[in-house]
Amino acid sequence: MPINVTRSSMPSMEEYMEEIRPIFESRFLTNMGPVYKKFQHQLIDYLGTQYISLFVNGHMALEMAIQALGLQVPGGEVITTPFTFVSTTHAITRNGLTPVFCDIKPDDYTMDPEKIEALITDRTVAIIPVHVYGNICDVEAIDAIAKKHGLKVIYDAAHAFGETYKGVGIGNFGDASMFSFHATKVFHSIEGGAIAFNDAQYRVRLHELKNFGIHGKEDVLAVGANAKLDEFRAAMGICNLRHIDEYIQSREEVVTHYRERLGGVKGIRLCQPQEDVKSNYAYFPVYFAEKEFGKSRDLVYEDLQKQEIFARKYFYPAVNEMTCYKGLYPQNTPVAHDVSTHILTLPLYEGLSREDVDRICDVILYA
Ligand code: T4K
Repeated sequence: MPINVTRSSMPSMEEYMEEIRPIFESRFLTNMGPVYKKFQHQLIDYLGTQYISLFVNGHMALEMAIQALGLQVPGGEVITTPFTFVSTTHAITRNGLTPVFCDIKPDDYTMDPEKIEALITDRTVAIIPVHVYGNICDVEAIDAIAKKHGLKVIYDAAHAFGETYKGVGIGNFGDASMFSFHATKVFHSIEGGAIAFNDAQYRVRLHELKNFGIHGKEDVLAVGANAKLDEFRAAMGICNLRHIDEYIQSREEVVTHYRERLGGVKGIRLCQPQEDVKSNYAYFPVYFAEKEFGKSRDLVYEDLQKQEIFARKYFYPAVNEMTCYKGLYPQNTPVAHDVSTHILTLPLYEGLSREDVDRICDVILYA
């Protein structure tokens, strides 16, 4: 059996059928119906923020958070990381803003707060860091810099569902956080996403932006779009939320076994558990130092592929080296370049067996 980098967690078919039965009966399929609202309230409880606005996917949620926070200033710059899925940068540029790439830390691959202030200009409007792989950014340092300079912070928390820092839900940092509920995530609603925030002023604005700007029954206040989460996806979210703690526990067991097999191997670098962070075990990134390990990242990738094990080069190339952005913005982010050319994310999902982890590690270590 091929092993992919991930596999969607699923409730039983019966459980999902039970959840969608009322949708069939009411024929109320979308436009923020009762299942959407139930899901929204459950998420507020689980994530521990005051407000949650649900979207058709994480990307549209991020685009609209930028709009809701009023960041579309002509000539505006946003400090962000090049070590992420391309969606983060697209959300900035598709809003007419300029990404300014800040390098990352070599240990957890999140934005290096020590490099932020040198990038701030009178055009800077915001910072958009990413909790990449579920590794939590230095939220205290970043939020302090933003406060000092009067900047907004939107965290791309696509990978960080359910995580906490010092016991506080991760969606409580910055002005807003975006969670992705894509099928490949720890928690999913097939497609879906959310903005978590604590400031009531964004509530109506986000609601309008995802529903064509419609305000009340007879007026349109904003130039919105359509990015609503429908009832069937909300129902999948409700089912998965019921099992999220089991999913995360199973992933933790997989990660523990990977660590037993790969920890301490010369030339292999693993991310260390972060202090004060409750992890969701979203990804298992491994840095291969070719000289010490004896094999390059690309060679390991190919060896695995020959055995139908599909690890992924998340996130290669760094975003500022992708064809669509190359040449437009500086590429002076050496740590991001180095990490993106040496990293592989290994298969990790709920239910991945110990035997499969052993098989993967045997290929890495002995092929
Ligand atoms: N910001 C960050 C930091 C992100 O990582 C993402 C998304 C976003 C923003 C945007 O959020 P969304 O708009 O997507 O909600 C995947 C996902 O499509 C994407 O959601 C994710 N990040 C990115 C890191 O990975 P691909 O192109 O690598 O996925 P794909 O189709 O190759 O699938 C990977 C593996 O997952 C497959 O080999 C098998 C498994 N799989 C896939 C699908 C589609 C399943 O088990 N079930 C499925 O339904 O992008």
